[in-house]
Amino acid sequence: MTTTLPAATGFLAAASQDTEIALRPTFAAQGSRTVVRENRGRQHLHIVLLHGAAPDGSLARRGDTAVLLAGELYNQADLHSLLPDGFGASGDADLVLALLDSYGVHAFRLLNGRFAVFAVAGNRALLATDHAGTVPLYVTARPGQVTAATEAKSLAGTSGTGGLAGTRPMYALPGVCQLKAGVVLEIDIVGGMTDVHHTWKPPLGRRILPEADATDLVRDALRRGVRARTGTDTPLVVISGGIDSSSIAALAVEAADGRTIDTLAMGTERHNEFPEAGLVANHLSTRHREIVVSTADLLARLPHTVWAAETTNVDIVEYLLPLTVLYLRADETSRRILTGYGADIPLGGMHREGRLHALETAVSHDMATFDGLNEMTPVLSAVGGHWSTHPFWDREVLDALTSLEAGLKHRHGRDKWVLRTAMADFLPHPTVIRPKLGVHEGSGTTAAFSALLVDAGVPASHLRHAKHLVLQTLFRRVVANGEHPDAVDLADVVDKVAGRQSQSVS
Ligand code: AMP
Ligand code: PCX
Ligand code: MG
Repeated sequence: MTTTLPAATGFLAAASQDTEIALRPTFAAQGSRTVVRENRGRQHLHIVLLHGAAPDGSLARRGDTAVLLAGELYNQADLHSLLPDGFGASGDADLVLALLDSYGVHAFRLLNGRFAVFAVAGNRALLATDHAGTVPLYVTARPGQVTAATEAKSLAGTSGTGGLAGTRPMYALPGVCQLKAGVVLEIDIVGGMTDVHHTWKPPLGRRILPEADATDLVRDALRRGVRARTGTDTPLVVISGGIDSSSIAALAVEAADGRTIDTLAMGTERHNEFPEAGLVANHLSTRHREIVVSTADLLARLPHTVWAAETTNVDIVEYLLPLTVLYLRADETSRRILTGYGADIPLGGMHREGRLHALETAVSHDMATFDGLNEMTPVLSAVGGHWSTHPFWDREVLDALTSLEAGLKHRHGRDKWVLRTAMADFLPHPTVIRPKLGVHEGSGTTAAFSALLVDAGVPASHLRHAKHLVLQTLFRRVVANGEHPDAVDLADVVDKVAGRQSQSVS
């Protein structure tokens, strides 16, 4: 199958003055590796690119500027319209390089994409995340050298002064900082001085629109977001049968222009949403598959989830664990995967609460706190060799959804009213009105992780703390210490945490 995966899906890169930095690339993401080394006067550039097909489009150079981009842009046509007529079709890195010429660092304000960028312009290194930081980017820096990577584990052991503006420190990785979402960090490679530019913030204002205008706005934005992500090969949509993923599947069918698309649903022997997902697949005439995972196999991937997502947040790991298993069990060949993940954040879908002020409080809180959770990291699907993308977090879709006044999100007694109504003609009625069930609930993940700890002797009152301790231990081992997750004995980790917990109770 021809694939339309991005030119590069990850990288480890260093720019240094006078001495070349030895890199120790460690990636959870699968992919081929290409090493690029360049000496430019006293400056050394050393890059390890992670890629599926040809990596050419991910690295662009002109004069004393080089741009490295992992991921992809979704508004290329608009961006091309800003450039002189002669600028032909080329890779996303070329596009960013050309825009840097005209707009300087402000070029990053123009981009709608899922990317991390490392660029060198003269003595300056530029590091940039997309509007929502969906491709995590980590950095260590000290005078004379800047090292950046799309996986923090690749920076373990590199030395940096830490405390960089526009970043946050990483747990268990001294000196390693994670760039914030929607940020360009400029670092003087020689002197180490930094400058931060913000390229996006979640909208705080709210729009009041007639019902039909709001539903048209959401449908049109989401349609464009899905179309930009569909690619020329057969897309695969992971569906739970809920309104979010079903909407993406319906719009992917439309964008695929007569090609049959693939859908995939996952469940455990105890919990699944197969009937609901099957209803949607049948309605949309997709090539549909179900994957059944045992609860034991699900839990066994906890180390892999922490390894891929590089987070110790309990809620997030419970959302991502079933998806990790799904991605590991999806096709043998690399696929472009579309997911409905993220819709509930701007729409307040996780909050079963009708009062508008409470809904708005929840939306504002979630939009102010998503950064750094890594819930949309491409590494999660890349452990299975795939590229995932989240249309609900397209910059324009996210702006539209977030900024609608809460009464359009909860209306006529329905949660996510504006999305449900926008998609009513595309999906079976039971799907349109189906109540929300989170993936951690629908797959029984939260319950299974709790049972694992309770069975090991953790008192119910200490469950949450114990889960966090398990994740911290896993993080130290598979991220900070570079152990492979297959080598981690989860039962042993759980027993040690449970032992400490029961001691602290007695
Ligand atoms: P949720 O919003 O909780 O349903 O989950 C987030 C996203 O993960 C969904 O929009 C789907 O794309 C995907 N997903 C959730 N549950 C499943 C499942 N059982 N099988 C396949 N994909 C799923
Ligand atoms: N989700 C949500 C997102 C989880 C909430 N994240 C946050 N507040 N930063 C979604 O798909 O929108 C589920 C399972 O639902 C994950
Ligand atoms: Mg959802």
